[in-house]
Amino acid sequence: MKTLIFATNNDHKVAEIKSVLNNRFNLLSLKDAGINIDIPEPYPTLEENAREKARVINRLTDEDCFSEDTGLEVTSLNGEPGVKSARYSGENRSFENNIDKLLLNLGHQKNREAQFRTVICLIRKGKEKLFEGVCKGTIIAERKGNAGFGYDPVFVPEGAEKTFAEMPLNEKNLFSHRKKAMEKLITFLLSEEAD
Ligand code: ITT
Repeated sequence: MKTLIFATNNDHKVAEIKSVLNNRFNLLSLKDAGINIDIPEPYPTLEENAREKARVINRLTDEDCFSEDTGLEVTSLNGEPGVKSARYSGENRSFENNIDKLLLNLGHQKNREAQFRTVICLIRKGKEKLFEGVCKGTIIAERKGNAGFGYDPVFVPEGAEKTFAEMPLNEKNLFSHRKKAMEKLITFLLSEEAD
């Protein structure tokens, strides 16, 4: 079975990706691979940051790997927090503080439209390839649910009546940006494997 390193320090992402892979590949998180570094995300786009994370780990290990960068893009906030989603609340960043800042900035805004966008960067045999997944939805005024992570308690995906944080993982996967991007990656890898 092919082994792939997933260049992330986010355990929630690892759990979600593993649920989609369903044992089709042997996934190693950075922790599994014994790598303990905070990978920089210095760029203004998800694409550039995803590339940077994959390149750092590929240089370090010389192994095939992939990374992902995800942002919550809110229409009435001109696409914010976007690429800054993880560090939206600054120095004292936490999922809690990030949601507080988001709800404060949205205030009583009528337009609550938003989307999660995931960009995966795969480095395989030295070549880079990007895969994107988008999930449209709305931001509600108060948190609901305890599952998931990040902005899940205030995000209701299009076609659902509850937040991501009110869904078990298999239900989040029916809508998820990350799952959509992963399916594209898996299709690509399986076609490459057939080569
Ligand atoms: P790595 O860079 O180590 O992969 P990270 O947590 O820093 O992990 P990102 O830079 O992609 O990941 O930050 C994205 C942030 O957006 C993340 O910290 C969450 O707050 C939020 N986020 C990402 N995916 C999400 C999801 O599926 N549901 C809710 N919030 C999410």
